[in-house]
Amino acid sequence: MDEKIAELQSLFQGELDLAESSSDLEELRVRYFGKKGSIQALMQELKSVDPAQRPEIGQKINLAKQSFLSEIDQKKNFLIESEVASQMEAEKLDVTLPGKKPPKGKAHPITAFMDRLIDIFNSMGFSVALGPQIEEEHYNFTGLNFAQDHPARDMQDTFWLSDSFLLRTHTSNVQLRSLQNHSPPIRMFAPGKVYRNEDVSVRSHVLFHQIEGFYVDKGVSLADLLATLKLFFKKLFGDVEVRFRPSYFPFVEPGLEADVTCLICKGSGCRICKDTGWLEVLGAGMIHPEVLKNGGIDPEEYSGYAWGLGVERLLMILSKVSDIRLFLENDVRFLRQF
Ligand code: FA5
Repeated sequence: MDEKIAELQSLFQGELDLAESSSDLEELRVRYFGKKGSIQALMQELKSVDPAQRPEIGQKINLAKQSFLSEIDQKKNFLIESEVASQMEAEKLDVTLPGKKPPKGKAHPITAFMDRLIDIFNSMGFSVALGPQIEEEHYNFTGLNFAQDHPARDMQDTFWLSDSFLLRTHTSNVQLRSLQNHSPPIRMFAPGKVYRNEDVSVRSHVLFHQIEGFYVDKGVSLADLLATLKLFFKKLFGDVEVRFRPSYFPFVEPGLEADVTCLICKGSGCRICKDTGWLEVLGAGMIHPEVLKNGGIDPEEYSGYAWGLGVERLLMILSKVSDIRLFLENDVRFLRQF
């Protein structure tokens, strides 16, 4: 038996030296200490040893067993340490390498342009007014002098939410709300989103932005309106040709529209300006006496003007964008150009 134990010890040493990973070691442990392992086989043989020698041999087997287990443990610790060390070496980070710069975000072109327009109107003495996009029918139509069955209601195709609520079709709702909430002199502008249930084309969308402007005081005249709009166009474009032509809106009298030379085709005609060389950018006029009354203001004492401009149309002309849909598609190749 002594020989067998010595043989097993040298066999174990050889196999232990060959083990290269913690899984090799586990296999080794099972080979020696499993139910059919070499130690178990020795224990079986112990039964046939002379009973007088059995305690001594049994102790030797136990000692071998303990030394095997402790050697397996030692090697296991050593292997785990070196496995961790090589993993750390492989995953080492060089913190001195230059970082990757994430692309810088910026405001959407419409937001940035709105900010520019807001600065211009602030510089002209107007202050910001805000109003709801989900609006009562009254502030979008009836209070603005659209008669119940007047065909003018069809001028702006509407997204109705219920019998009495809608998505505002223009920013003129804020005009009426502001007249109700302030006393003259009132000099304000209302930027924001508006919604129209109409066909989308290169120059028209169902969602776009307007800026409403209005001034109410004693003695405000059409000449004041024209001078204000001309100053605005000069501040925005520098030199640009603008033409005013009479138009109809139920909430102004008289009413007019302003066209700017189409800078996309330089006035020679294109699909954006429908081959006219001009692009309509705003509606305006003297606030109708009925609207002043609905706003709680005496039309005998006060008069006022108002305009509503299309933000996308102005930016299209300035930046030579030939399709309004690009502003809503948010393709970064387009957005990066601003
Ligand atoms: C109005 O919305 C009036 N509320 C403007 C107004 C205010 C008149 C105060 C008088 C006094 P209109 O529907 O024409 O008017 O729209 C005004 C501007 O919005 C147009 O000149 C145009 O520049 C822009 N616009 C109108 N419809 C669209 C559309 N579908 N897509 C993009 N821009 C549009």
